[in-house]
Order: sequence, then C-alpha cells, then structure tokens
Amino acid sequence: MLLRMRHLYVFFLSLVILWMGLVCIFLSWPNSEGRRIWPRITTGHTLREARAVIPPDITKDDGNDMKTRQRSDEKDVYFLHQPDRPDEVVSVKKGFASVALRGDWPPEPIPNEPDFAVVRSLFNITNAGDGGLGFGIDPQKLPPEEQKKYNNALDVHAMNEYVSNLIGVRRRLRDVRMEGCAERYSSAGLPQTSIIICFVNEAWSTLLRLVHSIHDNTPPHLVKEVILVDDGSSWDFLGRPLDVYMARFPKVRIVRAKSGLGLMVARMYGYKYTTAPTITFLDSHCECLPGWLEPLLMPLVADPRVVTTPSIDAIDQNNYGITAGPEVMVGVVEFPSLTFNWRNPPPRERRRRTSNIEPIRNPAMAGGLFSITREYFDLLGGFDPGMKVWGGENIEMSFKIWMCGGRIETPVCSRVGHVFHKHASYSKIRQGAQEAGEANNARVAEVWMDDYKKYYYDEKKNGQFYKPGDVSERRRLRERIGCKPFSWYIENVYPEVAIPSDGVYSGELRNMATPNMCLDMMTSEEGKQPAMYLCHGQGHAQMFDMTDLGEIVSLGCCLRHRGGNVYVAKCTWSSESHIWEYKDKLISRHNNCLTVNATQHVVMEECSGKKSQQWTWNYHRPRRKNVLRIEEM
Ligand code: LR7
Ligand code: MN
Repeated sequence: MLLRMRHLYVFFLSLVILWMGLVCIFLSWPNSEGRRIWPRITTGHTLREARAVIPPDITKDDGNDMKTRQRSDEKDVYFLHQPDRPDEVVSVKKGFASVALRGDWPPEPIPNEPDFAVVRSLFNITNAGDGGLGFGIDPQKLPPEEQKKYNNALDVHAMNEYVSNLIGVRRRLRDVRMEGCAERYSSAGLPQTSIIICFVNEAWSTLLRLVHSIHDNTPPHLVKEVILVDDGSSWDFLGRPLDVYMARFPKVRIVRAKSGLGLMVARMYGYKYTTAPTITFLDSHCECLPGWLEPLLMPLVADPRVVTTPSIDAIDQNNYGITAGPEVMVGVVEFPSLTFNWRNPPPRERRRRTSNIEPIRNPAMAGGLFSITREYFDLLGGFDPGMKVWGGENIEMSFKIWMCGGRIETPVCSRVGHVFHKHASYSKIRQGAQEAGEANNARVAEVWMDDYKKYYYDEKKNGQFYKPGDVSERRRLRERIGCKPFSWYIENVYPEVAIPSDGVYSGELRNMATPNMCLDMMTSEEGKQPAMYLCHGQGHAQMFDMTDLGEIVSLGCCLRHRGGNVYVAKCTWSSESHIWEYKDKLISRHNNCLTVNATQHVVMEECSGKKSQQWTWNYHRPRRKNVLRIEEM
C-alpha cells in the first residue's frame, strides 16, 4: 500500500517536472528562421544585446501581450530600412495597427534611397557605421544614376543622406563615457521623462536612427512617452510611412501641426501631450549614446530648478561618425549678437569642479537638448509663443532659468550625438528664418535684459528692422515669478562676459608716442596682426575692451601675445597668452609691454615705461566680483 502511494507520488512528481520542462522548451523554441525572436527585455543593456532580432517595443518589459506581433513569418513585408540586415527587417503586416500596406506607400519612400544591390556589388557595406564609426564610399565609383542620388541627397538635406541610408536606421553605439560615469549614475529612483522631438522635413534615416537609439540606450521604465511633433513637413514619407514604422513603438506618438508653427510653438504643442514629471527635448537628428538619460534626470531629483543638458558629440554630416568632443566646453551667449557659442570653461568653473565627471555649469545652453522638470518648465512659462521659426528661444530659456532661481548644468557623463548641418534642410519651406531669429532676440532683450538691452540694439539694428512685437504678457510673467535683474546674471553667472563698450577699460587705445594713431584690430581673422591706424572715432575695429578676466577684445576677438608678436585670436578664457594687465598706462604681461616700434608696428618689448609703451583708454569701470583670473586658480 505504502509502496503504491510512493509510486503514485513519484508518478505525479515526474508529471509536474515533465510539464515544467515542456513549458521551458516551448518558451525557448526557435522560430522557423532558426532563432529566438523575442528576447526578455528588462534593462537597457539587454535591449542592446537584443539588436540582432526584430526591434522590440520600447515599452515592454516582458513581451506578454505582444505575442501576436512576434511572428515575422508574414510574407507581406516591406524592406524599408535595413535591406542589409535581413534579420532586422521589420515586417508590416496587413491590417497591422490599422495602417495600410505596400501599395499605399509612396513609390519612392525615401528620396535618394540607394540601390542596395548596386552599392553592395561595389562596396562592403555590411555593418556600415557600426559602433558609431564613420562610413564613407567613393562616389566616383558609383554608376551615374546612383551618383545623381548621392549629390542630390547632399543638396536636399544639407548632409549626406545617401550615406546615412547605407548605415541604416539602427546601429550599435559604443559606450564612450568617461571612467566613473557608469558607477556614478543608475536608473534607480529616477523620475520618468517625456521626450519631445520636433521636426520639419527631417531625413528618414536620421529621424529613425534617433528613435532607435533612444529605444536601445535607455532603460525603458524611464521613458513615459516620446512625442514626435511634425511641424508641417511637406515630404510624403514623413506621413503614413512614418506612422507605419513608429507603430512598433507603443510609447511613440506622432502629433502633426497643420501648418508650420515654428520650433517654439511646435514644442509647446508637443508639450500638451506629455504626462511625465520631467520633459526632455531633442533635435530630430540626434543619436542617444549609452547611459545618456540617467545623468540628465538625476540632478532634477535633488533640485527641481536644475536644467540639464548633455555633452553634445558631433555626428559628421558626411560619414556619420560620432566624435566625442575633445574637451568639455561651456555654453555662453555672445554680446551684442545674443548668439550662442561654446567656450572652454572659465577659470572660476575649472576651480569649482573637483573631478572631470563633475557636472559643469553653463551661462547658456545650445537649446535643443535638455531635460527640465515639468514644475519648473511651467513656472517659467515654457517657450515664448510670440517667437517664430527658429532661434532666440535658447537664450530666453538660458536667461530665465538662471534669473528665476535655477541653473544650467551639463552632467558630462550624458552624451548625445547631433548632426551639425551645412544649412537647415527646412529653409526652403520656412521663409524668413533669419529675420524671425532677430525678432526673437529682440523679444529676449525687451523682456529679460533690462538696461543691458541697449547693447543688443546697436546702431545697425536700432530696433527698427526686427520688431519684438507685443511682449507685455512675457514681462508680466517675469514679474509674477519674481526673477532677479539681468545685472545679477552678469555679475554672478557670467562675469567673464565681454560686452562691447562695457569693459573694465573701454574705448579707443591711443599710444602716447603717436597721438593721432589708434590701435586697430584690422580683422577678426585668427593669426593676423593688429596695426596702428589713424583714429577714426567710429569704434568698430578701433574699439577695445579689457574684460574682467584681463583679455583685450575687439571685433569679438582677443589680442594674443606670443614671443615678441601680437596676434588676433579667438577668445578662449583659458589661454594665458590672452591675459593682460593695464597699469600706469602700460599694457603688459610678465614684464613685456605692448609697444609701437620704430616701424610703427605693434610688438611686445621689455617694459621700460617709454612713451611708445604708454596707452590710454576712454572709459573705466570697476572690476566685477566673482571673476577668477588664470593666475588666481
Ligand atoms: O520651424 C521649425 N520647426 C521645427 O520643428 C524649425 C525647426 N524645427 C526643428 C528642426 O527640425 C530641428 O529638429 O527644430 C529642431 C532644431 O532645428 P535645427 O536643427 O535646424 O537647429 P540647430 O541644431 O541648428 O540649432 C540650435 O539652435 C536652435 C535655435 O532655435 C534650437 O534651439 C535647436 O534646438 C538647437 N540645437 C541644439 O541645441 C543641438 C546642439 C547644437 C549646438 C550647438
Ligand atoms: Mn539641430
């Protein structure tokens, strides 16, 4: 009896084990093409490993409700994006996501799509661009028909879209983060983000590669949704084909503006569809590198007024290689143009940072790529709805982020690639972008710059050509939030700034030995030499400012001393050879003085105090606080 019980027990136990075994075998059974097609996806890393299969959904942590979509044995597929990697071709099934099929696609979905058979017969294009490396072909070797496409692609997109298509829309990207980054940031405890990407006539390959890079290099649980805002594109393939393609990413939502809204209004339009506590903006031709998002979100937890921008790596417009910037730069705004620029960190900032993976603070941001809390974005009134097309919004954001209690930080561990175009591909359907940019800047000056706005309205612009329009609403906004004056921004955020005619010393530089002659920068061409010229009283190249840091600036360039010579140089803040002292009429550095020599050339000579070493400026103001000179570091 006991024996029979034991037999029964063993029998049932083996049944259970057998059943479990069968389930396991079933789950891991290869499909008809001999490979598993649905990986378990839990983290960003396993997502990366999963690239050799059909791109899974951006959202699904397990593929449970996706079972019906996994089957890729449908024959009705459209090889749109990866003809070279059949294992990555995504099938578009009849009736799938209620979008139509092949017949409905435009006859040539991607303009200038290469004839892959032809190209493959001439070049090895397997794994082109893999890892983020550049990829090039010699167009001379292409047959005329293909050459035509190659050249046309360059024209249309202001980048080499033909090559971009050879690379395909999904590629692995190397982890280029500095040592210590992976340990410093994790995704635990971070808030979700909504990603907003505005585009107008973006190339198919670059737009898709961006979305794939987000998918592949982001922990899924951090992304609430990706909002693609089509700002009135005119190209067919950005319509239904894009819908079809994006249908595989349940978190991606495409919203379309009926007509071109311009970047700022389009971003606010996309913003309406977001639901996460943080918002992340990206340009439509970026690629997000491994570990890009965590460092952007982490600082927002500690302080909801911090706005983060990634380190921006250049994606080459010809071969799509991603090059990590050589050094970490800071974003600044240039006066009087109010344009954005990159510079080496000022001495002050270099001293503040304790390690090279420490976030770096920027007086201004480039504008396209940043994360911000919904709370602070709302408080700041988002983007100015009175701004049009392109430009200026980055400066407005930068000023108000700082002036209203926040700061702009680049957690340098976050890296995002960006294609720097030759010219904007949408310039054909966006007339007046240049004028719009200037009018946008005028709005910034009117609302945020107090008395400093006079430096923007130089005599050429005079406020007449670029009308800011009605800014009363934005001024009220500033008052309501109670933001600090612009002078606070200059004193505390950007004391190293060089504002023309606002230097510690400023005006014409006259030499005592040649009283009618003025120092003249002559040109802003690097490496050229300044000279003495008859004083003309018109400013411009004879207008010199000594900045708080000790640079001597004219035409936006710095005077550089090197050996016995003096040159025109791009200002950097970090170069000892741009720093000068002005004392007792002598302009010197380490006992060498700016001198007019016997042949009327401007040179460096040992200081003796002779007349030809004595200079006068017209104007003097006290030095700003908070400026740290190079030797004070
Ligand atoms: O009317 C428009 N509607 C749009 O949706 C005009 C443009 N756009 C889109 C466009 O498709 C693109 O995705 O807006 C995005 C930005 O336009 P770009 O790529 O032509 O701008 P940019 O990269 O030359 O310029 C920088 O400055 C702009 C000023 O308005 C914006 O802030 C961009 O986002 C910004 N880009 C970056 O910060 C990326 C890093 C570049 C640097 C430095
Ligand atoms: Mn851009």
